[in-house]
Amino acid sequence: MIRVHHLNISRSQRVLWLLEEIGLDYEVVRHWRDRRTMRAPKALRDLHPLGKLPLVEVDGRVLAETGLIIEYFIARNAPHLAPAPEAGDDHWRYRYWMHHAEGSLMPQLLLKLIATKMGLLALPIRGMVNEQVKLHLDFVEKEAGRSQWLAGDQFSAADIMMSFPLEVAAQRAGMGDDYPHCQRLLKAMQTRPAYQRAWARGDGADKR
Ligand SMILES: N[C@@H](CCC(=O)N[C@@H](CS)C(=O)NCC(=O)O)C(=O)O
Repeated sequence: MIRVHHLNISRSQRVLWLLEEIGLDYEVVRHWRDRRTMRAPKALRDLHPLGKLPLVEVDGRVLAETGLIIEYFIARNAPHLAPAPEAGDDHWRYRYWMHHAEGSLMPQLLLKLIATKMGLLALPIRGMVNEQVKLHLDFVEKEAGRSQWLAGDQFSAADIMMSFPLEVAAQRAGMGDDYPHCQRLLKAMQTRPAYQRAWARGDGADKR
């Protein structure tokens, strides 16, 4: 059995979505953030030294890092969710977005969230942070306008990977109607039946 450790309001929603797209059976183990610190329970460090989610128990392994977890299931069960090397440009775009999500866009958005929380203390860096967020989002907007999905006209796991930063950008970093391609993409993601099933098993099932 695949066991997904899920944290409320977090990146782990993407793993549920991937497994729903593939149609695999899995168990959800729910964990909640501390309401004050927003940290995951420390006990998760027994499972992985960083104790950050998502974590997946599968085939006798504990997998960490959303990108790796997605690559694992693509290789094991769902090559159709990644454009093959023969797809040329789409293949490299796929790989690019797989890295960009956590390697470039999320750090900028996290900086913005922290700067917002710091209020006046962050005044000296606010301009720089906003300029970088805009630079990144303008780029995603331009790329999203090139095709139906981020790695071409076929839906791929790169769209799943990019869904979390785009949701954060829309909810907390001011990505509004001035980003029509990003908004269209987000809507296309969120209306997929597998996305909605994943939501119902993840944060949508949170009765706390
Ligand atoms: N790059 C990692 C980031 C993991 C991560 O930071 N997860 C957050 C949830 S979105 C977390 O566990 N936060 C709670 C904590 O740091 O205690 C991934 O994509 O899996």
